[in-house]
Amino acid sequence: MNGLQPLILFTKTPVSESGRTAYEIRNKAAFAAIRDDGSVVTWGDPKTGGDSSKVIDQLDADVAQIFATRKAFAALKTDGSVITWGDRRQGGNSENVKPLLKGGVVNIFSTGTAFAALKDDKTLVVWGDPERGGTFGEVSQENINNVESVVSTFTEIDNMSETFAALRSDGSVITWGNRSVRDDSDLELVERLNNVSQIIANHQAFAFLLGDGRVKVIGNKTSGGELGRVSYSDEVEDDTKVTFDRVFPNGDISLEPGQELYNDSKRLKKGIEKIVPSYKAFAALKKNGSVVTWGRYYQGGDSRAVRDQISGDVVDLFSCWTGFAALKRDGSVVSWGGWREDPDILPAEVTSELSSGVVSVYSTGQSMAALKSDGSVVTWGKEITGGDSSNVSSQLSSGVVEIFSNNSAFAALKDDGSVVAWGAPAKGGDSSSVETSLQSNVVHVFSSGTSFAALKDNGSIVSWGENADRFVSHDASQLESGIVSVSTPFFDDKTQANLGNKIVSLIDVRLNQVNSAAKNVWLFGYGNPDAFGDRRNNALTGNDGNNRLLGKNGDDVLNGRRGDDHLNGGKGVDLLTGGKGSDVFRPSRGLDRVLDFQVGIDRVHVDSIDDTQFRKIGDGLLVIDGSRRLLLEGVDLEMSEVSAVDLIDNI
Ligand SMILES: [Ca+2]
Ligand SMILES: [Ca+2]
Ligand SMILES: [Ca+2]
Repeated sequence: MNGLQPLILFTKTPVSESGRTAYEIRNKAAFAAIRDDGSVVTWGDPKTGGDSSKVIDQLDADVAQIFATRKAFAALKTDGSVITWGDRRQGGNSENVKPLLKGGVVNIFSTGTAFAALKDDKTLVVWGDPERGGTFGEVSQENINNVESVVSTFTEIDNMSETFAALRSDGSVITWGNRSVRDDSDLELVERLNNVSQIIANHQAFAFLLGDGRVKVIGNKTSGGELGRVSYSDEVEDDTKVTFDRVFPNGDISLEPGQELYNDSKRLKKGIEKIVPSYKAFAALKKNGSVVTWGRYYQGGDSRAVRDQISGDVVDLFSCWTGFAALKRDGSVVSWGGWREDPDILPAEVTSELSSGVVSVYSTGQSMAALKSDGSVVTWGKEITGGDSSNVSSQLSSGVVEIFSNNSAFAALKDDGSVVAWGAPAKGGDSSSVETSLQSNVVHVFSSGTSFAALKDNGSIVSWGENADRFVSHDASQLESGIVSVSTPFFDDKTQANLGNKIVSLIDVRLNQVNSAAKNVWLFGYGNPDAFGDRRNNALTGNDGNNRLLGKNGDDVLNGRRGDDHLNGGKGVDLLTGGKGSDVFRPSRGLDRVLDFQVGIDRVHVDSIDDTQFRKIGDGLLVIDGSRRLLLEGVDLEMSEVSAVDLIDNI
């Protein structure tokens, strides 16, 4: 999609399950956006991070990326330091580890209530709820080394079982956090693990995919923590078990209370390629294209009703809290799962619409939406949270290019830059309050658990849903321009990245304040960021917006590209190219040359018109402003014309 192209720093992080990736949780009800000057704007529920007033001075520049727990945010700055705000117990307060967060942080992971920051020496710093991952508990800090990534269990609903699992570079694993997810036998298994290639978590269990295609699990035994076991029980708070009668659609099995009879562990012995979680179950895609499920029966753990349909030719798996969807080679989709009261997620009447042409599947907590190759959308699952799209069906019959979701609503981005929303009305399903703003020019849609924020190609944000118009520390007008990114788990949404000898950036760059040896800068994005060089010979390249480029010492090469740019070579012999737009050039020490000066459109900024002299040199015009000079190449004016030409800009 052409609209997304300038956001080149964003690489997708796969959705693990609605509301999170494997590595990070989405904020429940607030947004944090980064502006083109590297500052942060927050809004939404003030209790979950919408109010950043306590740290606002530390968020005024150089923010590279923002991470979330359910109720707090952590901003990673370009110098590797971290600033936190939001619910003090759930990650908003990092006072205990403040010295460790002053620099060297390269990535941040989260559970619902705690953060884990990965440092450049592959150690971790954790903070947040001390019982749920905010401290290492019984694990010794010395063992927290060689960490590659961190995955967490998470419960959006009961908020009880946050546990972290860190994958080390040698394929071993360390876990810490809520003990209820890890009994003693779990801890023994974890100690023996090696050759782990991927960690997958549902709300109460971990699955470890090994390099040889086997899988190991730990955690709540009725939630996927016992390999292959399909559980027909719910463990309730006093540890008694309640088992539910279940009559299967094909009528061949009826379970009485107390019975637990299904176990598919044999099929999980080898050949596992991918595992996805639902709320309390897992589904594994095997190399032979078949699917094996285990865990809580009603959340997709029991797939026997569709077993014949997922015994081969499955190419991808998707999930929501309540179930799974398998995409098959022929473009058809098979979906199963549900809630206890309503165990069939996929109504029969939808099945025929999913028989071909499906490209991808998206989900809210309890509903799914399939995007088809003809740009149409098919929805199923709990009606009120997006399963029912009949209100907008005419708008979803063609032209949809991508689907975004929060816990209870969907937002579809169409090829004309418009957005169509449906699902729980108060939580983003009703976008009528901002309807006119969503008719064009949207390039991306971000979400909190209960609202949406659409980024438009002029750098503005349109926000709707619960708390979407609450501003405590900032002002709504700050979302009218200059936004380059909104915090999201679903993209590696860094505003700056080092690519060899250059820094690519969506925000202002001050080379001497960036932790990198790179000496060149490329600006991207929809904002108007500035770039400042250093003592070296720098190449500074603007984006399509209005950029200020300052080379400082050294012989620099400045290129404004589109937009109305301001170029100043600084000391040294510099080469300046304004690009399209009405650009302003500043004379400086050393003979700088402007390669594309357009008389009547571009201008020269001088300190004093009275002191400025012009001299014709070759096919160019030399502007002398005291000790500063600038040669406008190709400007062939008679001296008598110079004063009459609108060259100078200093008023
Ligand atoms: Ca320089
Ligand atoms: Ca520009
Ligand atoms: Ca110069």
